[in-house]
Amino acid sequence: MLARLKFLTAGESHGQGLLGILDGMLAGLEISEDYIGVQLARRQMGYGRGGRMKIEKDHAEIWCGVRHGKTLGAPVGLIIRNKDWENWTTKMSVEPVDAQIRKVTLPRPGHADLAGIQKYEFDDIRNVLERSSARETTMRVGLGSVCRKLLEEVGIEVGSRVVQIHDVKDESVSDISPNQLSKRADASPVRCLDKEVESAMVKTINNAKTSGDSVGGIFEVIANGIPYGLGAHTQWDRKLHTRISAMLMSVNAFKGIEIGAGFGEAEKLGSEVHDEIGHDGEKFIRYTNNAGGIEGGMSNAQPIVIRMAMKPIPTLIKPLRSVDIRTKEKKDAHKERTDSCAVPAASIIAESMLCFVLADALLEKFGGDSVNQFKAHMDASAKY
Ligand code: EPS
Repeated sequence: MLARLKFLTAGESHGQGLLGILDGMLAGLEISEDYIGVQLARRQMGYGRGGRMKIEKDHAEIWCGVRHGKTLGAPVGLIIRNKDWENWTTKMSVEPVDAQIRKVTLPRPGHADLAGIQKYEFDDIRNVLERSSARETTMRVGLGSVCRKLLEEVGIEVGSRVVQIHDVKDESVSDISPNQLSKRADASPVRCLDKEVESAMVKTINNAKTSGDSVGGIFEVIANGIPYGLGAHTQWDRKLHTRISAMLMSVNAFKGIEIGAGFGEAEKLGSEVHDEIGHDGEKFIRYTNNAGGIEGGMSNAQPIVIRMAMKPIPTLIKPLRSVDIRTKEKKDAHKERTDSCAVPAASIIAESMLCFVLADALLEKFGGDSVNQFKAHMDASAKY
């Protein structure tokens, strides 16, 4: 789904840490561990997280691909060490161990457990859950912030806010820039804009937590400063919305995507949906943005607006019915430390995934090997 960039993550939730490689980034991009750290800290926030976020203080070490503060055009490698590793050295040892390690044998409905053990013929669900854990998303945010830095260089902002947790909705309309939006959202424990709704969201998370349950929600991700023509109408896999959907839907627990007015468009007339075109003497303008910034698979210089639905986290303190994979006895599902709500964190992960797609589509369209060349190409041909 990426045309010029490639990225890979590796690492188990309770292993030594996470590794990440971003290949295809330009040379000459200023980047620092502190810059990446800002986004990692945002992912760790949010009301409803469990005990793990109190243990970790995620920090990405830049391992390679950067010299004297600037990228070399070589693969950028990051390492994020798990602080929790010190509590798991035997259970997660790379070398064989003599100790008897209790196997996890009660698959959790909604998690990767059952399909994973069937697929790989494991007798211990830990072999699956360690990698299927959302811990992996830490590295996506790490690498995604390198892409965010490139976007910043050319005036593109990516931000987000939570609009729904469980059945509590924030219906406030916002037309502020993505950076301002994120600033306001980051000041709220649930990343929503409306203070009254915020209290109701906190309450619904508390209720879920007290009853050993979990809640999901919906958040909005916005990018502005986008030129015309990212993506292409000419082939299915070059369409910008194809690429955005694939990348965003790859995140743990994300179950639905809406672009612009999305599902709401289905019940409206064409004349109510499509964004009429005007001209202000200098450039084309649009009176509305129901298309969410994408028409015909290409960016149309309007803000890109996406909403994602996240399901409630499947690890439950009051577990659902399951079956022991060894004995086939009816039992309650496995309990593991968990979050009652991770929607605020998920919105930051979604921002990062959008950063990958937009940086990639910009590099595809404008090309170059260094930031200077890339900017010169944009200055020469980008239309807004
Ligand atoms: C997460 C780390 C995990 C979980 C959570 C997300 O750490 P631990 O398993 O040690 O508590 O808190 O992941 C899940 C709940 C899940 O089901 O995958 C993180 O770093 O975001």
